[in-house]
This record gives sequence, C-alpha cells and structure tokens, in this order.
Amino acid sequence: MNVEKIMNDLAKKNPGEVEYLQAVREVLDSIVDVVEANPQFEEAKIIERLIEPDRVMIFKINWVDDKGVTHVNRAFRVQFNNAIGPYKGGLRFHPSVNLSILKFLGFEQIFKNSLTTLPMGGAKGGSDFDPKGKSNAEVMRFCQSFMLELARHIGPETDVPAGDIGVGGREIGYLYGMYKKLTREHSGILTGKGLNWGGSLIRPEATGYGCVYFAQEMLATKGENFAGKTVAISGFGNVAWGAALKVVELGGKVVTISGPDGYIYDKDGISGKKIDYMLELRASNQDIVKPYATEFGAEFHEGKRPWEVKCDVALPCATQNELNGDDAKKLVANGCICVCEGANMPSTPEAIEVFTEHKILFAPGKASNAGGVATSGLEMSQNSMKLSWTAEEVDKKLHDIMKSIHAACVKHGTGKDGYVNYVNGANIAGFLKVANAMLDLGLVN
Ligand code: NDP
Ligand code: 2IT
Repeated sequence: MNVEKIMNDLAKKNPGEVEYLQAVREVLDSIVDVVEANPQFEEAKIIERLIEPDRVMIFKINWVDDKGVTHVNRAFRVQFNNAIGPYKGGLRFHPSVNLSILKFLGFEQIFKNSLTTLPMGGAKGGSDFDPKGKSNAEVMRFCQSFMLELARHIGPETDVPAGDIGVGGREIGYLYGMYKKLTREHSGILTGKGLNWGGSLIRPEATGYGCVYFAQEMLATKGENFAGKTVAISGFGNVAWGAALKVVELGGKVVTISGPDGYIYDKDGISGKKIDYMLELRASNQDIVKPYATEFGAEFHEGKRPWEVKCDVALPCATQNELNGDDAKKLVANGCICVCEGANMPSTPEAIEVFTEHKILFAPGKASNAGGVATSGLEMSQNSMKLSWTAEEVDKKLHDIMKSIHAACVKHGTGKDGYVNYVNGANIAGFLKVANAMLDLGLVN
C-alpha cells in the first residue's frame, strides 16, 4: 500500500482539510502492514472506499434570537461508513466547526465504534452555532430549526446522532422534541436522552468513566493503579467531569481542569462539591474556568494549558490538538507515566511521537473515549427492548467493554520489545472488523 500516494491524492481532493488528513494518515500508518499481508483488502480497494465518506449533508439553519434578529448558521451531517451498523456519532455545536473537523471526527468514529464490540457505523455532525451566551429559548429555537432539516437524513435504524462539544442533555431534549413532533413517534433516534424519555443511566458519566477504566487497565500492565496518583485533566465539560468523578472514586487526586481562558491548578485536589461546580460552570454558558479560582481559592493560569503541571497521569478531555510536542516533553520530563485521551485526537502527531519514543503508556481517544458511544449503543439496545437497565448493569457492561477494547489494543499493538503501541492496536483492531464486513457485503459502501 502506497500511503504517500493515497495521502497526496486525498490532500488534492480535500484541500485545507488538515484535521481530516491528520486523522487518515494516522490510521494508514498503523494499518499498512496488515493491508499488505492481506491482498484481498487492496484488491477490493477497501482503503480508498473507507477514507471517502458515504455522503455529506450540508444545510442552512435560520433562527431568530430573543431580540427578533435573524441568524444564519451552517450545519452538517457526515455519514461516513455503515458497514457494521447504523451510522452513529455525535453532534458538535462550536464556532470552530467546519467540514474538515467533522470528517476527521466521523472517520475516527468508524474505528471507535468498531472497537466497542457493538453494531454501529461511523458518523458525525454539527454546526458552527456558538452556544456561548445564548439564552435557553435561543438554544431551543436553534435546535428545533436544526432538527427540521436533519430529521429527513436520520432514523433509529439509519443514523442515530448524540452529543459532543456544546451538545448535552438540554440540546438533545430540544432536538428529540422536534423529531417526535415531526414523526409522531417515540424512537431511539438520539442517545444521551433524559431519563424520563428513554435515556440510559450512566450515559452522562460514560465517556469519562470509560476513559478512566481504560487508564486503569493500562496502569495495571505496569502493576500500578490510581490510588495516590496525581492526575491532570483538561477541559471542564461532560468528559472532564465524568473522568474527575471516577479518578477521585479510585483514590487519585485531580489537580487541574481547563477552558479556553486558561487552566486551574488546585493543589488540594478537585473532588466532591468542586466537581459539582464544574456542572454549574458549563451550565453558565460562559465558556470560562476562571470563576473556579475565586470560588475555591485555587490558582488560575491565564491562556495556558495544564501540561506544565507535575502529574503521574494526564487525561486530555477538551478538544483536538490541545497537547503538542512541547507539552508532551514537559509531561515526560515531569515524570508522567500515562496519557489517556478522553477527547478526540487531543494529542498532535508530534506529541504522540514523544510518548512512544519514551515508551510511556499512551492511549488514543478512539480506544479510550469509546465508553461514551458504547453506552449510547447500550441506550439503543434498551430503547429497542423498551426497558431500562439499572446503573449497576450499565456500568458493568461499560467496564467490560473498556476491558475488551484494552485487550484488543494489546493483542494488535504489542511490539517485539513488549511495548504496547495502543495507537496501532486500536487502528488495526478497529479496521479489521470494518474491512472484513465490507468484503462480506459486496461493493455497496
Ligand atoms: P463539552 O462541551 O461538555 O466540553 C468541552 C470542553 O472542551 C469544554 O470545557 C470546552 O470549553 C473545552 N474546549 C473547547 N475548545 C477548547 C479549546 N480550544 N481550548 C480549551 N478548551 C476547549 O464537550 P465534551 O466534554 O462532550 O467533549 C470534550 C471532548 O471529548 C471532545 O473532543 C469530544 O469530541 C470528546 N468526546 C465526547 C464524548 C461525549 O460523549 N460527550 C464521547 C467521546 C469523545 P468551551 O466550550 O468553552 O470551548
Ligand atoms: O465522540 C464521540 O464518541 C461522541 N461524541 C459520542 C457519540 C455517541 O454517539 O454517543
């Protein structure tokens, strides 16, 4: 397989789509040996078929703000691959959203969903709408307008969206309400739903919990665990919140969270009501973490990222490319032994190189944050069966899934020297299932 030629062709076809090209290159570099050892994949042009989305919908959202002023936003749904199950993946509302970011996220989602062991294909969507400073009524009108168009492209057995940055329980509620109104049906059309109308227990916590379960498995390979460990977390949203809860439960000490305005360093540890306060910060729609410093007397480092803090474990849970090569060097120099991604692609390729060179434990988001979509899959199962599992049942299934993803990474990513390259492991294991399914199904996607 000629990775350079494929990448050159892709770059020509998709000019300027840097995040998408970054995500594709990482996967191709990991799977090149497997593809060369299995000529049936090249004969069937599996790679070329996999890196091109099945379809991309781009549409306009008109909505009116509280003052009566009309706004126009751009929205997308990227249906990337449905070889192993209905398209599945979140919706992101953030001013930075563009086609490149959603194609990278949709592409990653194919392999992540494959790793979960559940039947879900890969998709992503969203809009450049900025929820910052918007009233509830404005968010509702935007969501309703968004669903008016999106509804024709999705369905409980076709494509099942969920949350991501800027889309949480409130937005899923407004989206679901409009879908129900349009179709006159209650169905498992979205995941991350409220508990009173078809949601699953543990879904809000699932991505963060899953990330920490995965890190627990990684640490165990070195005879280590979270007890007494100092943990640096970035972000202060849904994923960061769930991760902080689980780290504290396992005896670790969380010392940082971050937002676009900078990071908080709390030497006493972020636990109990301080973790609850993260929810208040998010709900304020202000997009800043600084108020935490005033509330709890912690340090605020304006415009900086938490990777300069001394820690044993780092959990990047904010956004893509938020941890670069220099940050990685600082983490390693400060004795960090494990970096486990809660966000999607938070580490740059240069950072990953530093981690693997120093042979520290490093897990890519598509493996370690798969607990979110896995629990979405469990929500879909409960909706289909029209019943609800207990929190303990869902948590146990989530935990087992994270262990099985870890085992798959170890199986496919262990090198001759015994070092587990989790990036290779996740990409190869995720790829094989989808590629073999595509062969079985004939030339349909
Ligand atoms: P939230 O909207 O709940 O939180 C996102 C967090 O990242 C916020 O703290 C946000 O602040 C921050 N953030 C965004 N951009 C930047 C930036 N440039 N610098 C610093 N911080 C930033 O989203 P989630 O917690 O749901 O998502 C976080 C990450 O986890 C994303 O990469 C997402 O794709 C990934 N993920 C989410 C899953 C889920 O189930 N929700 C599942 C798997 C992965 P702000 O909004 O102020 O910019
Ligand atoms: O990136 C992700 O895996 C998510 N945002 C969750 C997707 C989902 O369908 O639950």
